[in-house]
Amino acid sequence: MLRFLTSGESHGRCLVAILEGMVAGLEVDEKEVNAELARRQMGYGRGGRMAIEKDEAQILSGVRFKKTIGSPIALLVPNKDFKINDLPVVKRPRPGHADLVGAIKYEREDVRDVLERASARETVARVAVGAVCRIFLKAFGIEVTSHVVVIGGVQARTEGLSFEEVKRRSSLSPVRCADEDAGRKMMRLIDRAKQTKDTVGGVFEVIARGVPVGLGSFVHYDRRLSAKLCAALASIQAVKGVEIGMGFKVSETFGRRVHDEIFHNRKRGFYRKTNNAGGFEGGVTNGENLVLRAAVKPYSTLMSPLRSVNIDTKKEEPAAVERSDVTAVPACGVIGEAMAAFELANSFLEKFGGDSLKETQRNFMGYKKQIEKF
Ligand code: EPS
Repeated sequence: MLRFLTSGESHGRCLVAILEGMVAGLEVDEKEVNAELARRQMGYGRGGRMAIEKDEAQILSGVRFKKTIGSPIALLVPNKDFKINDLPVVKRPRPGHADLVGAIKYEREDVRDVLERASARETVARVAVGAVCRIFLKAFGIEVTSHVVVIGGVQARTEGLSFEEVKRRSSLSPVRCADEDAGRKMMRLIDRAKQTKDTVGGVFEVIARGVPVGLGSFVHYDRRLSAKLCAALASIQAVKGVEIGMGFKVSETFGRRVHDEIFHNRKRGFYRKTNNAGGFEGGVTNGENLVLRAAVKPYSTLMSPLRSVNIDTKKEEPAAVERSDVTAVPACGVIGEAMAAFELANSFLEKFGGDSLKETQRNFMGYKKQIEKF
């Protein structure tokens, strides 16, 4: 079983992650981890913090001579903007943020104690973990990408684009949108939100390709990989909805327009010509690309603050204003990839097992032979 923990506050000394259960013998290069961290920092609409930070991971343990050794992998990313003990006290919780519920729950007099950990900066640690998982998945031909499909109601048109095209086009776009025209409109909308001291949300899509048939299981609720991936995406700060494949649109039409017909030829084996199921049937991967989308609410720090209540005086006051992003949906896509990579790697190891990369590879090859014969 693969598992991880993260630790660290937004303006604390650093962010830390420990990944446990990764096979030995996997070549892990800090450069690859840092490339993912750099992708997370980008995106039109980010605030001032990203100009301060240059997130770089130090691998503290679990890797020797650039190869994993089977022990827990500890990753540390220092915060340049380290000032946790010099920050103003916060008494006016922001509607939409964890501020008020956190202060009540943990009996904090200073909302700062809550917001520092609730901050989406924690996702630095998740992306570092995800980067290691991506390296593992790549050894088995599995790749994960993402792109922004909606910002503030502006929809991208990406029907018919291949995985490769989505990856290429979104990497060239400042908003990580694979539709150039929609990308420009999204940026104009972000500019408008900034001018009006507002924030804006959107939807990102995560796609995984090369995933073999049979990850996850239908036999029990907690073994459905589709559900685990939904939970993984819903756990990202500000995510309010997740859908798989055709998603909520399945409710708008008939079964014949929803289900992906089954075909077979010698070269490809079983395959589909459509992928409304988003790569899952019975919660199990069916060999098609995995496609999941997540809706991100507009960030709750508004430069023109909403009404709130001072937690000491109980009097109405405008919510606190913190430096923040106008939007971070492009970054959320990268975080979604990391979370998906972790869940996929976990599920892969659950099915194929192994303590070393070679052992997992042998087990996987045996399964491949088995399904070729089916
Ligand atoms: C973030 C760092 C934060 C915010 C944002 C994401 O930095 P700071 O609070 O210093 O500006 O930019 O955090 C939030 C959106 C949030 O809700 O707290 C990052 O590294 O991604």
